[in-house]
Amino acid sequence: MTSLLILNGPNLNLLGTRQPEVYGRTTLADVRAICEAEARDHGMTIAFEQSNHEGALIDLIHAARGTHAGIVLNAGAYTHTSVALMDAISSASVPLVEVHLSNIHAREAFRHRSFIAPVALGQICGFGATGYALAIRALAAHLAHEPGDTDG
Ligand code: DHK
Repeated sequence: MTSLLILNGPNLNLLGTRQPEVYGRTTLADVRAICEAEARDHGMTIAFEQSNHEGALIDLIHAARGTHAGIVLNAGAYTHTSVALMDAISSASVPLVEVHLSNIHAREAFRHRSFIAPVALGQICGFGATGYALAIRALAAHLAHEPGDTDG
């Protein structure tokens, strides 16, 4: 069965209690359940991971090659800083959708820039946990139409 990696970066382990006015009350366990249900609807399985460490996220992206057909990535604050994550995504050549719970373009200027966006199929932000389900749906459609195409 097709497998997707759902990867969450720094501070997302605190979802539900962290700045609920920005990120909502949904916990990371809730996000996982949403992802599992959406993947099941598309006949896919998921691996769900979170790390506060840039290198650990890079290792998981490298390991996705040959293991997972696609990646949903919320890189948290590394989105705005990490050339290393961008390079890892380019190197792994696994189709990836970038997700953010909040609308990063409606927030501070430093959040408007994403190092992930240029190497992603697309970006979904501002819809809370629903964005993860939308990203899985987008990957399912991408894989159905262009299973060997990793650059959109
Ligand atoms: C999560 C974070 O931790 C922030 O650093 C990003 C993102 C936005 C989110 O909305 O999911 O700027």
